[in-house]
Amino acid sequence: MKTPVNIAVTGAAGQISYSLLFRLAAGDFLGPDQPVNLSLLEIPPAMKTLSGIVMELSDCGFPLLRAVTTATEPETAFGDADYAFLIGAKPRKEGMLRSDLLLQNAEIFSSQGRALNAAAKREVKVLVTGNPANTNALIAIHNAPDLPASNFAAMTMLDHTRAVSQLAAKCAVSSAAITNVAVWGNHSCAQYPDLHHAKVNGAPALSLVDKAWYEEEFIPTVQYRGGEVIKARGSSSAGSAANAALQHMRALVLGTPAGDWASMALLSDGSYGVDADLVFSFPVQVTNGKIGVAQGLEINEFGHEFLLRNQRELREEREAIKHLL
Ligand code: NAX
Repeated sequence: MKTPVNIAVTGAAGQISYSLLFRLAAGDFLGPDQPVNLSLLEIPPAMKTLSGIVMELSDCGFPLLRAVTTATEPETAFGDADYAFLIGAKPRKEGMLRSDLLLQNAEIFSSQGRALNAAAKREVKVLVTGNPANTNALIAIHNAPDLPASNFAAMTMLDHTRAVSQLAAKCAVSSAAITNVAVWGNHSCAQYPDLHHAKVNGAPALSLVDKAWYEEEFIPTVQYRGGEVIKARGSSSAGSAANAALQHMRALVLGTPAGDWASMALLSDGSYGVDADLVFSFPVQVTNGKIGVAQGLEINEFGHEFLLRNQRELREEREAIKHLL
């Protein structure tokens, strides 16, 4: 048996974590021979709920689950973390402006960035899921100056799996037949789900579906899927978000399949003309643990407009929280 890995999860009493924790403990992340320690961060009012979840984790008798600890202090929760799932965030309440949401969450991610910087392993992999995820990740990166920025990402993998699934359904194939879908930009309705490079069983996707479906159905369906789930379920995506978080982290550990990529929001290195100090979703390849934006893809006028729109939106978000950078 391997040495246990330390996995920190914030917002551990929330609904995404309620799906994620049991899968982490069952071995869905790193496989059946990798024991895990879970370190769960919550705010004080949620600790009672969290204690019930800890009981449930124990009741499962997961052979791989070595230890479960809880904390209300980020530095305690992130001590020696190998992986950190930053899920906890304040929800948008009625009457709250987007700028208020940005500011309240910005405080959380600056303090968690500092705590990761102080306490986590230097190679810790950090995935920011809590919204507004891209800008929260930017804040965490700036507040963790001793950790490589490439250790951090914001989650656009759910947008990616939504796009893959919509295309697979349209072409009546398994999602395994789909490769090279890309989601660019912000995890918001401005995002650009791009099929220009996508393949279905190796054939160009846009040769199999018509342009009107792509532009008028596919793109808005992926962009607004989160809202549709809320309308139907009464609360936001949880099981699918937990699954996407696992897929993102698995891609970091196992690598992306040869020739394919995952969508991840990373600190831009200027690729495709995107401002260097924005966390922007790109098609990303991971090879032998090295993470990089897939290069050399042609972006047409249609796509370029989307990229610019996302850049504008992310610049505005950055402007609202610039005092925390
Ligand atoms: P919940 O409201 O169910 O859970 C959030 C949990 O975070 C609560 O238990 C709360 O007590 C905790 N929390 C709040 N502040 C905290 C802090 N400072 N430290 C630790 N924990 C704290 O939300 P849930 O449905 O689990 O969603 C979590 C976040 O994911 C939200 O911001 C949501 O908008 C975002 N999402 C992001 C997605 C993505 O693709 N990037 C998709 C799903 C989801 O919408």
